[in-house]
Amino acid sequence: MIHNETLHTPQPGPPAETGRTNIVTVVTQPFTDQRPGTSGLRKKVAVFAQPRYLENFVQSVFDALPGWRGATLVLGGDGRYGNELALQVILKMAAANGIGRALVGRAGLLSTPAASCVIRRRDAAGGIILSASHNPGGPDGDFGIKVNLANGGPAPEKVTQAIYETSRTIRAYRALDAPDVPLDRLGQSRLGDMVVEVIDPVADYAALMERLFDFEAIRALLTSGRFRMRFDAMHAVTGPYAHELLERCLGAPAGTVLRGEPRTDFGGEPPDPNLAHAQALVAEMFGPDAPDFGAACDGDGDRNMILGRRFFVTPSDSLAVLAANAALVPGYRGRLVGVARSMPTSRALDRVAARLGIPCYETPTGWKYFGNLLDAGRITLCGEESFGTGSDHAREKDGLWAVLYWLNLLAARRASVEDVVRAHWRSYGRDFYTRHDYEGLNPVTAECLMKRLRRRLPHLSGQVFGAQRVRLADEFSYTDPVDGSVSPGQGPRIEFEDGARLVLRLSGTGTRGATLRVYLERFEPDPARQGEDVSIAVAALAQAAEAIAGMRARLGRKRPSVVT
Ligand code: G16
Repeated sequence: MIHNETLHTPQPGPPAETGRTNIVTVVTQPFTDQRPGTSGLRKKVAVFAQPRYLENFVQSVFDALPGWRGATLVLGGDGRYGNELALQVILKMAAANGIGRALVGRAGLLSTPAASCVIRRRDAAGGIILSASHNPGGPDGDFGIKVNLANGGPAPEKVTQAIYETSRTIRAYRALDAPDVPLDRLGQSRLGDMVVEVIDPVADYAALMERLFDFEAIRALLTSGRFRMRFDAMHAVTGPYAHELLERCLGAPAGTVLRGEPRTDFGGEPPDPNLAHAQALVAEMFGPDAPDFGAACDGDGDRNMILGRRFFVTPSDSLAVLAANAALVPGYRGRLVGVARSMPTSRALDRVAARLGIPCYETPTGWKYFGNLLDAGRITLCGEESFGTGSDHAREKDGLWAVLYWLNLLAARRASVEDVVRAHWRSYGRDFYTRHDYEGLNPVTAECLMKRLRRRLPHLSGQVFGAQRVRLADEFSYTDPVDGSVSPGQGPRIEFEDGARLVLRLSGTGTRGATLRVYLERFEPDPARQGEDVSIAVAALAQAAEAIAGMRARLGRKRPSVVT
């Protein structure tokens, strides 16, 4: 567990250097496992609770980002177990490392997209967000640190690599020896030379949302008495944001927001907004007298799930529908310059982009890869199959933003979620899509499966699996069109002659063993066949995946652990 003592006690031995009287420089030794993954450093709480583990990483961040000296830093998190203590450690280290001003969300809360907004709006040099996203919380759960830069987005690979390199040679960290800073009331205080300002975590974000969406139309919908919605905050960070925006500002009746009070263990369930983990919401939305609209967000508020009455919208479809309906939303009307999706995300978005005559970029998994495209003004909307959608309003994916966007378009279209999506399929075709996750694998076994698959790739083209012939098999490598940086090895992809596609990759966010993700996608242009059950529509493709990669034989797994 993350204890006060383990986080604060200087290690034995004389300080390497003593500067100003209240700054202590504590001797430390490197950990070898502090390489950030898809989204920051994510580990079990027990790993972070090792003496000096958190401090080493945070010092590596400050050392790798010397430009932060004298500047403003945004701090907050999803309220999970360990955040409170870690925030105090980071504040004292920030003061000792020359940060000029720290903006901290009240009670340490800031959703990831809100942190991104605050960084941008208040000209901060960056931010540190304490979250392990949708992963479980509590003493036996996970903990994480994300590092964002001045554009409000996740640090790109060259920065995370520099942090990792620094963490491998670190010898000392610096901290102020001072009492804890109270974070439960708005206002300013000082920590050494650093100003600490406790800010309202919701205000900047809510003001931005009001500028993007037609709040009057949404208010009219939510107060009409003819439309009911449920929003599941999963006892995570979006509770306060949803209470303020949906209930107070937009007039949705009290009780619209479920599980709205943040808890350190998220009520004991993973704050993961998908069909498997948002069970109560799903039961209500698929039960008798279901509401018209259901949504959920994850631990730190950047992911979203969208549901209609007895209807699930895949994240890939959601992204395509948002793009296709941009003309209905004030903040996006007439201003889609381009769009982007991560490689494993379905190609539904590409079809919308083609019709709009705008470019559609394909990036590796990880929100950080959208940063350059957004900064360069090449894209307006972007998203991923992993329940993430966002736009140029921030540099993070944004769960509540997606919910408000959907409400705006439902208010304008005066149609149900299901009708909107089915009409979209009729117009563009349907991309049947599903993801099979094999979790908790032995990392060596998982790597072996991937190695073998990579060896097979050059020989797959032309081979037939069931009724499908492989058209192309390669490994995705991304060249960033803005800065020319190359990110190779982003996952094998196998395309069939009928347009179906398989993608396989290992997750970069898990904390227990390895997770293999198998993404299955099949295009169906014929409206008469678009009503098929997804599992049936992709059954042949799943068999091809098995024949090609051999999950049963190589992983000893008869079926995936989670299907989303
Ligand atoms: C992070 C990244 C996303 C990525 C997701 C899953 O989200 O920001 O871009 O799609 O992880 O990554 P993987 O497939 O490697 O597990 P989050 O919400 O977990 O921070």
